[in-house]
Amino acid sequence: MTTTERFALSEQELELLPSDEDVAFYAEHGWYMSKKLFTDAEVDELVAASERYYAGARSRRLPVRPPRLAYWTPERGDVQRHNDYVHYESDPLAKLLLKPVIGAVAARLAAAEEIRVFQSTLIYKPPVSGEPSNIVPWHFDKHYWASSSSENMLTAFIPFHDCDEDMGTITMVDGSHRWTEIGADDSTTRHFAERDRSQLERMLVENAAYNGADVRKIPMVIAKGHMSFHHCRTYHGSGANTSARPRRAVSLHLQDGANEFREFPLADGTFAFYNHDSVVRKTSDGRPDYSDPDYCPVLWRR
Ligand SMILES: O=C(O)CCC(=O)C(=O)O
Ligand SMILES: [Fe+2]
Repeated sequence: MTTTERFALSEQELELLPSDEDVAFYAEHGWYMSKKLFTDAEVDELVAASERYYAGARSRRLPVRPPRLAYWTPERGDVQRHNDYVHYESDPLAKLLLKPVIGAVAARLAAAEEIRVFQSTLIYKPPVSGEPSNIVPWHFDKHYWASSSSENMLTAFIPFHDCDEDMGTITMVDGSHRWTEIGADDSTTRHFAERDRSQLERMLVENAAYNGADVRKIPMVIAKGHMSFHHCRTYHGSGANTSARPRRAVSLHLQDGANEFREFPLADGTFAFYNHDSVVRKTSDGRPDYSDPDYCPVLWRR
């Protein structure tokens, strides 16, 4: 199959791309709600494939365990589940997640010629209203991606069912990707699960005030088959799952074609690290290759 065939969109799929107004909305607000990109049958297959994954099914396993890998296993019990690299370890999930139209939507939003997968995290919030691990504190994804050169990366949040506030859906802080950040320190490059929650809430309020902005929180009410996209500097978080059903989703983190590893010095004299740096091949000048097709496959190319 040629590249053109592999990423070709049908007439119906072309209708699903963001309009010029949608692209302008994303540039202003830092988030975008997609049209229906998956059929109901595809979403149901995501649920089935994720259940097989949770039961232990793998197409292959990571060759090493990177230092900051999120990797829920059943003995952890009924806490929020996060599992990274599911597009690598599960072909049935990858087959669905690598749907070119998702990349084509992201390419429009990011004004990019190519979109590659950066990471995919399978997420499950158990239906336990008081479960503290279900709360996702305010953060923006670029905090974890300091070793990436791009300022245009973005994330598709893909729930496997209708998803609303009762389920603890993802909530965006409107327009926050345009804020200048104050008070960042190296602790922000650690995953939010390892960081102090009240400190993050305080940082959000202080950053908004510094930018003369209000904190406008917009819960993404997402219908089955749709997904929200957010810019890598858009603050977001999510609350409790007070519904009677698990909240199932994938966060599909995406990089534009130009993204590459850069050395980003931290205060302690070391460089920022991403889990890929343990597993991907090297570029000719010895850096981790964020276009390694095994870990960072092309989702769409013009
Ligand atoms: O699971 C959530 O509600 C938030 C996920 C998230 O942080 C992301 O998609 O970047
Ligand atoms: Fe995030």
